[in-house]
Amino acid sequence: MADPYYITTAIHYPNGKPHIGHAYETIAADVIARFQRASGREVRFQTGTDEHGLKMAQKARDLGVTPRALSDEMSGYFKDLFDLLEIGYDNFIRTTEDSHHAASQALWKAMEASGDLYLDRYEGWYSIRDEAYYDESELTKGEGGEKLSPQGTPVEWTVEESWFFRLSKYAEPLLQLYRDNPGFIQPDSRRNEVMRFVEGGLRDLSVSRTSFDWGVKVPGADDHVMYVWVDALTNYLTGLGYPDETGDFAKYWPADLHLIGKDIVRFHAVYWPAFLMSAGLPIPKQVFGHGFLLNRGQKESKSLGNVTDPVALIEQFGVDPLRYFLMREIAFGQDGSYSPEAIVTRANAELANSFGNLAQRTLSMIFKNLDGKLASGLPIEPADEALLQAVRDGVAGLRSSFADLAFSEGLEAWMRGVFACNAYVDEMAPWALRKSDPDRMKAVLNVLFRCVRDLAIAVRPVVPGSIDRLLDQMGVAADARDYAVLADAGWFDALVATGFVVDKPVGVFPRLELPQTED
Ligand code: ME8
Repeated sequence: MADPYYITTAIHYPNGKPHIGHAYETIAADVIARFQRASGREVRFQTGTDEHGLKMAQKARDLGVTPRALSDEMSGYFKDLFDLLEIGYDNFIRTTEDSHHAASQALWKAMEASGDLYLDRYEGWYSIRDEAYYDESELTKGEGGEKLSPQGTPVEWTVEESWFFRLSKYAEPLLQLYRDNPGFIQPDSRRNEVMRFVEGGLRDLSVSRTSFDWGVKVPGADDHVMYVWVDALTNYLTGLGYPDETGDFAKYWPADLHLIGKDIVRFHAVYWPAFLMSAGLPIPKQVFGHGFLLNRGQKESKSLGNVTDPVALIEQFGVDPLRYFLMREIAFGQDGSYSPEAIVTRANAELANSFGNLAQRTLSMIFKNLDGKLASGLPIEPADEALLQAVRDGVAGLRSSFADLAFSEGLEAWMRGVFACNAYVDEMAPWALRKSDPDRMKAVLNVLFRCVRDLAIAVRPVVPGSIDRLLDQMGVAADARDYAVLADAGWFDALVATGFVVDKPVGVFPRLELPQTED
């Protein structure tokens, strides 16, 4: 039986259309899911939309629609974007689903049964945008002297009756969890931040609201809705059928990875494990807080007028160049910048000119010079063996880095394999061998064909659509594209034995052009 692997993204607020940050996080999760599937794991990948809370209620009121209508419309845009990005999720959860209300209430009751919930009055600085209360000591000052949250959002003094969760009780167990599992919060910079925060002591958390009703009702207290983060975090359980703890839940929980942005690490690495401990449920294995994507070094915002629609980027550059760029350009875990120039430069240098050109040259030389025919049993020279080894190293480098979520490094290792192939082509000059030594030309092209297949399979989690179009042209069966086939030394002879013939190849990584500026 394959080892199960459960990965989730944050669930996105559908209070507007998706932005590039949503695309970035979901692409990264999709690459991980595809990588784990290719590595033989039985993967469940969940994403979705976080539809309750004051932020949604206020946005809907501003627009003069119901929160339900707003989330119905906007969650559709998220789904459409994820389809365009070729995101292979297994479940898209919407927190307005009945099953999610049931799961959230079940988790609530489990926390209540542990004696961790009590009714009290809450007063504090509340940020509607962050949906979070802050301590006076955490606040910063805006340009006009106004109080702001640590995220720079406005805060208001708020007083309400509220249920509280005994978070204070969990400070020590949480610190123990972090100490026992150094990989639980990654990267290390985030881990250190969280540890410092918890070491400072934890105050009980206000977990219900009475000032509005757009949320999951608190069991037995109908005038309260749950604080949106309680219900939002529960989504990871809902998608597995909780409170039914058999079936998918038994198979996939605890999650292997919650992939989220750095701004919501505290919710996932402090509140969430405390809720789970209280409910007696196992703790996820890892919370990874990725960095933020910046537009030419700046945060996108409506006031700066620099908000990019990810759909427009896909239309301009294609989905795979965008996926490749995001995974290659940015050290995963750190902030990174994007611009049309950077996307075009990276995609042209590495996908079009290096790997795409290698694949296209190899297939077209086989098509033209060998009538598309492959041959087995040709003599292998030391230079060929050295190239095959360089490709194996590149593939192994990609796989070990991807297992650690070091995508950029992994792709760099993969590029070393590609460069080795291109250097080999130049050195062997098969076009010249055509007259001088046709048998050697044949051997060289067959070696290159094998290298292209291995490199293609390795990078398939990042650029799946393009690689599938390439592998289709190489006669590689749709069910022979996972990493297990890389260990099968007999695949090439088996392909030759089928009588497969390379047809006139069609390039899969076209060169990109920068859009003309209109000035
Ligand atoms: O936080 N670059 O939803 P959200 C990279 N509903 N990632 C970014 C980003 C950027 N510029 N901007 C946002 C929420 N993100 C909650 C989550 S989970 C139980 C509830 C990331 O729509 C952000 O860090 O504001 C988060 O991981 C995700 O996008 C959704 O953000």
